[in-house]
Amino acid sequence: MADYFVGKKEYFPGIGKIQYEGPASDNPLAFKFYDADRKVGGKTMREHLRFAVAYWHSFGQDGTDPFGSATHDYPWKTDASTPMEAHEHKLDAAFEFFTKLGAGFYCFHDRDIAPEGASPSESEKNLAHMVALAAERQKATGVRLLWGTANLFSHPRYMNGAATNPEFGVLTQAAAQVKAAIDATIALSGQGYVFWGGREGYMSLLNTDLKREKDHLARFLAMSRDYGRTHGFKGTFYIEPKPMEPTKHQYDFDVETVAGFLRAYGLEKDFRVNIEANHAELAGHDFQHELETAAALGIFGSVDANRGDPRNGWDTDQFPSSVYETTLAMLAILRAGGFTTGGLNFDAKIRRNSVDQADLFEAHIGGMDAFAAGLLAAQRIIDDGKLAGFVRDRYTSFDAGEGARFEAGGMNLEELAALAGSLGGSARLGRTSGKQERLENLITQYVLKVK
Ligand code: XUL
Ligand code: CO
Repeated sequence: MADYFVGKKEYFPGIGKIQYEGPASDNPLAFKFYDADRKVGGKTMREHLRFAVAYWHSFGQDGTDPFGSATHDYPWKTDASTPMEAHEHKLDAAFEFFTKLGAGFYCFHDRDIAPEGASPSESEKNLAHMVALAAERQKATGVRLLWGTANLFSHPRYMNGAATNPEFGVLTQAAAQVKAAIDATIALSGQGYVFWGGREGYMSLLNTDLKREKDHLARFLAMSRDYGRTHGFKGTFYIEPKPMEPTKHQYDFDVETVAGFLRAYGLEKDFRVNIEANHAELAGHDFQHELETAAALGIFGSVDANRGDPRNGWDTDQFPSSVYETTLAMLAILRAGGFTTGGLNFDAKIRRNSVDQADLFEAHIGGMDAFAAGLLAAQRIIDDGKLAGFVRDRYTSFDAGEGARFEAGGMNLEELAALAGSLGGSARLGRTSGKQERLENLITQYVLKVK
């Protein structure tokens, strides 16, 4: 088998297989930290990180923004004579990119890989045609589908929502898309299926029956779950939280909100969360907060790896670059037990003025290196045990005696209050340092020790 896949035409000529060259390398097209076969805590970096390329950003977004037209040249678009042919070429370009980069996974929306037809059945036929081609390329290269999803937000019919649309007819269209997208995911042995409710929210409460819309969303999710499970989908269903954009308010606001929604509708056993760093920021949270919240609630699943710009405040979808951030993220992920069906999907796009073909490679290389370095630092933190030991020691008063009885639920408020005299006497009670600065310094040390 060739080192990488090339279809009828090479779409990234002059760029070969990206190699690991180590931290001292000054080759922009080489990994400095991501050494796929290197073992970290018993697993290879490849197994830990499970990198995926996002089809929509990498082969679909052409640099268009509200102020200007496309800046990115997509040869796979311009050398085709029909929309379907353009998608076939795009698929070749995508597999060439995945294999040259050495990413083991990819993710797509139905409309990223196949053009919408004039009717739901024509759309389904288009998708099935492209799925068959993708299956061949997966088999030839070993690249796998991390998750599939349906685009229920771009078409004008979804301007008032998909599953939460006030017009029932729109829900039928959304159902046709989700059914076909789940079929596609099953056919490609996808490890997950994502629901990101882009327009499942409201622009104004003045025109919205919030309770009814949430009921509809829950019913739609339950139907989708039932369809997937009875048709052989063995992977994980994920909900991807985001607080806003494009809607003013999105119902899947953040991890805690999604968890509450799932419990309220009895869906908590069937869905996990796909946590996106930039969405966490938009919700006013740290990425680490969302990861740890999901782990604590037992619904951690997968990650959309990107970042925002702290000065901008919208979903800029930039590639991750801060090793401090990736260290804290990998620490949370490792402590949650690591990925099973999930992975790190780069839901990130190169900037409008990044117009060289190499930019797409360099962006992914940087993101993969940032997470590889973060993994090394996080494993060092775990092996060293200082941080976990410090946290454990903070709670030792609950490990035995009355504290343990409280935790076990064997105490009422009067009994707890009665202990105030014997346990509450010291003037220093509760005034033990949290040592935040020391711990922050410790993290800096771990990050700088990476090699
Ligand atoms: C949008 C977003 C989506 C989902 C998949 O902010 O993150 O691309 O990841 O629909
Ligand atoms: Co995303």
